[in-house]
Order: sequence, then C-alpha cells, then structure tokens
Amino acid sequence: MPKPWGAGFSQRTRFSGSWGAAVNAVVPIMKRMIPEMPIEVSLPPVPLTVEGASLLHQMMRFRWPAWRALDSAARSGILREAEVVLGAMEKPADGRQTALFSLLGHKGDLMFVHFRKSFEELERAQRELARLRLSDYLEPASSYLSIIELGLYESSSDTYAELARGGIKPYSEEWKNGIEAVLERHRKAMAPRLWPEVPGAKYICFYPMDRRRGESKNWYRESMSDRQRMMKEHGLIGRRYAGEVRQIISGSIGFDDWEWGVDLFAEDPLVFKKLIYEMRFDEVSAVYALFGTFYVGLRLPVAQLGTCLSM
Ligand code: 76R
Repeated sequence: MPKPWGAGFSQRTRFSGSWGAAVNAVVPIMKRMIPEMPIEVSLPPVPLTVEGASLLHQMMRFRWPAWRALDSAARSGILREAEVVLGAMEKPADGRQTALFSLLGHKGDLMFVHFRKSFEELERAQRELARLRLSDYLEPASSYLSIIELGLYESSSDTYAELARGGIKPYSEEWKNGIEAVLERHRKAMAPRLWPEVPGAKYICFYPMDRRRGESKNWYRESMSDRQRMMKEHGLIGRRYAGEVRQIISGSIGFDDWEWGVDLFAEDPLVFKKLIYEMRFDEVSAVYALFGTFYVGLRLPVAQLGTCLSM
C-alpha cells in the first residue's frame, strides 16, 4: 500500500536544507525518471499558497452638504437604520465581519472592511450596505477585492522535492492529490490566520502592492531559492514587530489592479512608519516592491457612527 500523500511531510528532516540543496538531491532521480525534462520545467516556480477569507475594502466619501441639508429627525432615522444593520454586520460570526474606519485625509471619509466566507457573501454585504438610506450620502472613492493568502515559501520546495523523489510526474493526478493533501494540512493548521476577526486595534493602514516585473529586475524571473531566501528575511524583519502590529496579507492577482493587499493594524500609527521604513531596506522591498495608495484610518465602532456624523 503506498502511503497517502502528505503523510510524510510533517517531518522536515529530509529536506531541512535550502531549495538548492533539495534540487541537488532531486536532480539524479529526476534525470533517471524523465531525462527529457529540465529540472526548472518540472518543478513549478509558483509557491504554494493557502487561502481564507474573502476581503472587500470600500472607501467612501461622505456627502456632507446633502447630509447637512437634512433636518435632525431625518438624520436620526437614517442613522437608526444604519446602526441596526451595520451593528449586526460588525459582530464577528464564524469568519464574517464588517468593520468601519474613519479615514484621514482627502482619499475618503469612511472605509468599510468586509471579511466574508466567499465572493458571493461579499456581494451580499455590498448590497446590504448599498440598500441602506445612509448610502445616499456615501460616494464610492475606491475599493479593493482580495483573498487572505498565506504563502508557503518555506515548505513549497520541500513539498515539490518530496513528490519528485517519489517519482511523481508534476501536474499528474497523483501529484495534484499530493499537493492538495499538503495544502489541506496547512489550511487546518493555519485556520485562525486564514479566517481571522478584523483585529480590534485603534488604527488601520491599508495599501495595495506589486512585486516588480521590470526589464532588469523581475521578481517572477528570480529562482525559487532566491525568492525563498528573500521572503525568509522579510518574515524575520516582520516578526520583530510581532507584539505591536498585526498584518493581514491578501492576494489579489486576477481580482484587482495590484497583486497583494496589505492590512496593518496597530494601537500606535507610528509603528506603521517604523515597520514600513525598515522594510524598505529589505531586499524584497528595496528591489522588488511597488506600492499603491495608502489609506490610514481609525476604527469606528458602529455605536459611534452617530457621533461621528453629528452636526
Ligand atoms: O505570514 C507570515 O507570518 C509568514 C511570513 C510572511 C509572509 C509569507 C510575512 C511576514 N509576510 C509574508 C508575505 Mn509580509 N508584509 C508585507 C508588507 O511595506 C512593505 O515593504 C511591504 C508590505 C509589510 C509591512 C509586511 C509585514 N508580505 C508577504 C507578501 C506576499 C508576497 C509573496 O508571497 O510573494 C507581501 C506582499 C508582504 C508584504 N510580513 C510578515 C509583515 C510582518 C509584520 C510579518 C511578520 C508577521 C508575524 O510574524 O507575526
């Protein structure tokens, strides 16, 4: 009986070295098995990822002149309706939650951050918000669609190498089952990070970003071992801020205009500046990172919406 794929992967001992070492170990076997196939072709360049919550950020401008023109009874009626609906959406329920933020600057006034189980649920959340009378006073300024993603750079090479050692042809049914078994294990182990509540910190910093695909510097042409090394260094810098900042990385390739969304949550906004500044010197940011628009805001509990919009 062959052992089910994924069963042996928890022991990291056999491939505890670098990706390069793993490739060296695999080459002779691969040559014997599929001599016509160069190693770069046979081992996928894409890191394995596991995905969790579907995310929609909606940045809205508030129509102050129209709001101001209402009498106070009309305003409180609209607020009461909004508080009931948004109050229910704000309560975390099994991976579903909508949080409100009051944005600083001209890029928007309010940001709604929806965490849901699927795009279908996100679409419903978007409609629930649009149906509120309060929405007559909200004007979309921007939005961002993504899915929480954990990149498995550390273990992707081990997994690919282990399957290759077993003589399993890349992209075959057996290979796909092997990969799926490994991913399922990771999904279970990482469930709390894949389906988090919106962190309760006072401040949010959200921005989208790309990895550079330039003529001379192109992340997507770098070897797996180089990317793995750079991502490891990135993670080490990040970990120094572990107690001060919560980061949620969401993937948006195929969903939105940038490749990743970065959400940072902290009690002190200065931490955003320090962390992001320090990361600018890290190779993966210094050479390969391109950034979109930054949005910084304060958490706005729904119970305080009325005060925030009071005249
Ligand atoms: O998820 C993990 O904790 C594992 C290690 C890790 C990965 C895989 C990690 C750690 N990140 C990962 C992936 Mn990150 N991160 C950013 C930015 O401003 C910049 O220069 C970059 C924006 C910040 C501030 C940040 C913070 N990270 C990614 C990816 C996906 C890339 C890919 O897969 O190719 C991007 C785009 C990205 C960007 N990262 C951490 C942090 C912090 C604070 C950590 C440590 C978290 C912790 O250990 O608690």
